[in-house]
Amino acid sequence: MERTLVLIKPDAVHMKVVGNIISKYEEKKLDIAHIKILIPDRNLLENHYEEHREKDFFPKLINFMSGGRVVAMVLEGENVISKVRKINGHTDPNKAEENTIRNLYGTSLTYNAVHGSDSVESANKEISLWFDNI
Ligand code: IDP
Ligand code: MG
Repeated sequence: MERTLVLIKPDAVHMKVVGNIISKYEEKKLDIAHIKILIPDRNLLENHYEEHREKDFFPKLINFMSGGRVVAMVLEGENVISKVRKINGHTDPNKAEENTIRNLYGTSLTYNAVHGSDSVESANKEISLWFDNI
């Protein structure tokens, strides 16, 4: 079964909408295979966001993501990678479709509430970064 890594980012945890966000995935019949809450260290985040290392927003992104608790989940289901990205919505909350998580809870391009892996390759890489031995 296809798997993806979902992160509920510190802005959404702080807003106390973790339950609402998890419901969005469960409504679409996706399964939670693993879940935990942690404050990620910078090394983990720099590996996770490796593809953006040279971007000007990278330092702000790492500061944001290491600044509070993050819920990390492995979701499972048919086509779960694309389903999660559709449920999450556009990276920019101002462009996110009605009723997507980023439309509901994102407040800026950086503070956009959730992460979902973008391919099978990144899902495998990200799951092994955030979870040991699964
Ligand atoms: P994605 O999360 O929709 O896959 P990516 O382009 O992979 O989007 O960017 C990773 C994360 O970096 C975004 O979710 C967002 O938090 C942040 N980000 C992306 N682009 C910008 C930007 O132009 N300015 C500030 N932050 C950004
Ligand atoms: Mg991405």
